[in-house]
Parts: sequence; C-alpha cells; structure tokens
Amino acid sequence: MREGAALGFEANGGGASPAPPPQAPLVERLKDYGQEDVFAMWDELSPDHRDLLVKDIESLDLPRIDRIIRCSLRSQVLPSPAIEPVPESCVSTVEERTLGERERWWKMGLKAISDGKLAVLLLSGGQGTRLGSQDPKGCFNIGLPSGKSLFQLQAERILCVQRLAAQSVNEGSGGFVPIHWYIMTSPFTDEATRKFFESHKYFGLEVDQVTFFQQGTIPCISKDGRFIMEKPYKVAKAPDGNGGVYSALKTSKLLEDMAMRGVRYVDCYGVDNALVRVADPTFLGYFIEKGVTAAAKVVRKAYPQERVGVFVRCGKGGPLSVVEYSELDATMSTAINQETGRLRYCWSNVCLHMFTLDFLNQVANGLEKDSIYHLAEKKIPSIHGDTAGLKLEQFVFDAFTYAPSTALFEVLREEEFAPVKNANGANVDTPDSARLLVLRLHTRWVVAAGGFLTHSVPLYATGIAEMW
Ligand code: UD2
Repeated sequence: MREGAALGFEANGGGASPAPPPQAPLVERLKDYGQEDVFAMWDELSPDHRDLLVKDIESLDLPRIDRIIRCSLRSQVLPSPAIEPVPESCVSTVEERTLGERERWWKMGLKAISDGKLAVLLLSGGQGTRLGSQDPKGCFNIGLPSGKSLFQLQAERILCVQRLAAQSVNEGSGGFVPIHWYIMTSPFTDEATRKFFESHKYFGLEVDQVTFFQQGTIPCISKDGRFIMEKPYKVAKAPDGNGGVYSALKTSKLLEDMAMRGVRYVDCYGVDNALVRVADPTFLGYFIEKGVTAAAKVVRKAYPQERVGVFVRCGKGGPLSVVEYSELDATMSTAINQETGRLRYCWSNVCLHMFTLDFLNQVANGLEKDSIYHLAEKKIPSIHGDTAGLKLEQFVFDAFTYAPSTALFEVLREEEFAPVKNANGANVDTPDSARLLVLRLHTRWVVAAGGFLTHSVPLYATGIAEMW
C-alpha cells in the first residue's frame, strides 16, 4: 500500500491517472532550501489537498525561514558568550527604596497615564499546554471567590488605574484618558480570546480601547532542519515565541498606532500571572525618572530549579540580557555568591517589562538581521504521530541586549508574581497556588486597612516556601 493511503487520508481516486507533478519552479525553490520532502506524498494527494499544499508552501517566506533555521541550528554549537551576574547598581531593590521615592514615582506614573502616554501590551499567544486547558490562558478561572478570569482581573486593574489617574490630576472630575490595551494572540488563541472579550462586554472597558493582533508562526523542524509535516498537505507550524511581538507590532502597524495616540511608554507582560500589576504607576514613574529605554520587574529567585529566566550581564560593561531557565546549565543555576550566600544569578525575569516606544521601533526595525531563534525540543504532531522535533521561538527579553540602558526593579514575589503555569496537582505555579497568593495579599490589605476577616486563608501559598 502506498504510504499515503496507509496514513488513512484521501487518495487520488485509486490511482486512476498519475497526479500532475507540482510546478517545477516551486520544487526547485524547495530543493534550494533542502525542503523538497514536503512533496513526498504528492501522488497520493487529492486535487484539493494538492492545492492546499501549494498554497501552504507559497505562504512561507522561504529565504527568511531558511536563514533562521540555519543561523539558529549553527548557534547551538557556538560557544556561549561570556556572562556575569547583574551588578547590584543595575537593580532598584525593595530594601533601599524610600517611601518618598515610591510616592514620587506613583504621582509621576499617574500623571503620565492621565496624559495618555502609557499603553499596555499583553502577551497572550501561548498555548496553555502545561495547564491542561484548551482555552487561552487569560480565560482561566483560578477559583477566586469572585470567579474572575485572568483577563477580567487584568481588565479591572486597568479600569482602576484609569480612575486613579483621573482623580490624581482632576481631583475627582469624571473624565479619564483610557489606557489602550494591545493584546497579542496567536492562531491558537485569537478567535477564542476575541469571543471571550465580546461575551464579557470587554469587562467594562471601552471596546475601542482594546486592540487584538496576531503574532507570526514558523515551521516546526526536525533536528536536521527539515520541515515537519503535520498533514500530508500541511507543514507543521507553531507561534514564533513571545518575542514575535516585535515583528507582529511592525507588521500590524501598531507602533504607528501607538505614536498616533501619543503613547511614549509600553507596559508589556505575560497573561499567566494572577498578581500582575497592570499599568503600575510606581513602576512607570521609576522608569521615567531613570530615563532608560527598557526595564523589567524582577524577583529574587526562589530556588535553583525555578522555571524562570535570570538576568545576566553580557561581558564586562555589556548590556543586560536574560538566560531562560531552559537554557541555564546546572552550574549557573546553583552557583552561590560567597559573600551573600544567595544564588549568584538571583534576579529572575517574571515577564513584566517596560519599554519606550522609540525603543520598540528600534527593535522592530532591527529584527531583520537577527535570525537566531531559540530552539525548543518538543513532541510535534505529525503524519507519523507525535514526533521529536524543534520549535523556533524568539523571546520578548531578547530585546534587552539591544537596549542602550536597562534598569531592574525588584518587587516582592508575594505581591506581584503568582504564575499560573501547571495544572492543579503539580508542585508549583498552579491555579491553586496562584489563588492562595492572591487571597493572602488581599487579606493583608484588608487587615492593614483596619478590617477583619470572617474566614481564614491557608498560611502558606505554594510549595516554594517549604522548598527553600
Ligand atoms: C516565561 C518567561 C520566563 C519566566 C516565566 C515566569 C519568556 C520567554 N519566559 O516562561 O523567563 O518569566 O515566564 O512565569 O518570557 N507567549 C506568547 N506567544 C508565544 C509564547 C508565549 O504570547 O509564542 C506568552 C504566553 O501567553 C505568556 C508569556 O508569553 O503570557 C510567557 O510564555 P510561556 O508560558 O511560554 O513562558 P514560560 O512560562 O515558559
């Protein structure tokens, strides 16, 4: 039996007449890039599937994809660049921060927000694979008494900051400048995300203050760089990583949209953090006062194996960057600073970033030359079942290496970092652990405001406290 028929898909009518070969120029182009195997089952395909396959191939920017594959595979064998821990001078720590500074930054941030200078950029294209949910992560309900989803929590925090900004400058007048919310989705999350917002009437936000846009996708490849076929007539593809945000903003002309709205600063974050302080005025004020082009909130790493990237400096006096947990070797992750007794690489990336719009334009326009993508070994659904392959991704923090100036702003994990990564039952970063972190923080706020509680909340929120 021909392989195609064995794979249980539509054959070309039992081999009545041989299928016309695919167009020679297209075959030649694919041969130039070593990808001619995509036509391996051409003869078994129905005419409709042949059309689909040709359209799929023609939708690919083959020269760009080939350059990315070659550069990324080659970079795997190059020696890693010299890195060292982040100098303490680059980090604003909670301990050193004065009340006066916090108040000053808070007012500066609210003023900038009321002047319409801040936009919020949400990274929401990831598939909730580890969470075991088919829905976009933002739809997830972590089980709070209110039953609010992550999207709703974040939308309402935007509404709250809008009100505070309006009050801070107009002393109570009703008018406020809406904060524009740019939400990056992927083909896997776009439709469900838009429907969720529509069905929840945008959680009280103005419809025209929310803009959805899709990130790009890129073929999944075998370890020798060949396209993996998801179907006999379709190349397997995956979102190009949360670093795909820069090219997606450029392609969708949303950087121009931000400029047209008078945006100067962009608060960029990941959806799967139940404690994210969206549009945080204090962080914005700090960012403006520091006068840097890029900043990130950081938390002290809880334990060596924690699945977080860590900030590093690229060589003496070099720019800051992040080494992702998936690329961090055990020597680095367990290294101890002999003076402090803490982890040598202790400043964790928690996907809470702030950029100037000018810098985003520089990154988006400079991307063409940057063809090195991170490679993630994954099980890729293919015509041969789940097959070991590679996904090519850019990371949002890759941009830090281009930043002429970067500042790190420490925040407390228990106040601003409650990741929702794994299904309940896992040790850490579950909806249950995130819910407890939210309840414990809000409990503290109630008590600090002079209130009292009719119900207690379990005292420890996550396994982290026990683990470290
Ligand atoms: C992310 C960070 C990691 C650490 C950890 C903490 C990156 C690359 N890594 O790791 O350093 O901060 O979070 O929780 O940021 N996303 C997209 N498009 C994609 C892939 C992801 O929008 O193609 C979004 C995703 O929806 C989420 C965020 O980016 O909001 C983080 O993505 P992830 O869950 O893939 O990253 P993770 O948890 O491995």
